[in-house]
Amino acid sequence: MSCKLVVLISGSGSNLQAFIDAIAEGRLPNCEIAAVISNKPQAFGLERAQAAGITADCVDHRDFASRETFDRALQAKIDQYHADLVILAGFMRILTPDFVLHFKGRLLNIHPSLLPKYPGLHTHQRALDAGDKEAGATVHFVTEELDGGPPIIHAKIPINEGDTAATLAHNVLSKEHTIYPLAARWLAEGRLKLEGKKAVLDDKTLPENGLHYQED
Ligand code: NHR
Ligand code: GAR
Repeated sequence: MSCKLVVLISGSGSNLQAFIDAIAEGRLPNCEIAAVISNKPQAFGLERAQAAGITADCVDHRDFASRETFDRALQAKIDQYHADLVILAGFMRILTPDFVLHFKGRLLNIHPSLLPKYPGLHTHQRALDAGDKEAGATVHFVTEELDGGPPIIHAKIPINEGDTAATLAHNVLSKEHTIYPLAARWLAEGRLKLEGKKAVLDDKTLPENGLHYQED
């Protein structure tokens, strides 16, 4: 039985591409992307979806008077595709509690920081301003609390002299492309669960910051 993913994007969609590639290479067994939905009609990720033969759709937040009405329309659209998992991949709209509750335990995000550091926006500049020695990305379950749901896995990169927000973003993205399909695979396989406020993999509660991804 196939696990249907719906991927939500707002921009370039390089994480979406990582999912497309992972499926093509057999690293996400029994998964298919049922649709890609953007809140921005111009998002380049919609073109990536089309190029891969995947349904590309848009729910433009500017067509709605409130977050609640936008989220209701988005939820209905996702349900139309019978999504088992919903993947936020550079999706830039904060979601309402009703939406999050509806997809509870099957809604993942990747955030470009080592959570719980720097929830919200402009993470790389904030890491630089703080004089941090490392940056990274974290895959987490989405809960009502913005970037506050339990972490599943993170990967780190060193911050070197001369790094800018742009160089960090570039280096962190390549880690994102590895860890995000991995976490989605565990969820699709039924090995990963949200239990209360904890992420549980193979019946073991994951560490506060999630697993540490180590390349070998
Ligand atoms: N929604 C909930 N309820 N919980 C989370 O953890 C969420 C979420 C929605 C998106 C992604 C998140 C990130 O990884 C995410 C996590 C957007 C903003 C934001 O401030 C912040 C964090 C994230 C996504 N968005 C502005 C807003 O008013 C709009 C910014 C823009 O359009 O450029 O929604 O970083
Ligand atoms: C990624 O770095 C992702 O972690 C971040 O945006 C980038 C999207 O890249 N997400 C957020 O900042 C969510 N607020 P992509 O469109 O190429 O996947």
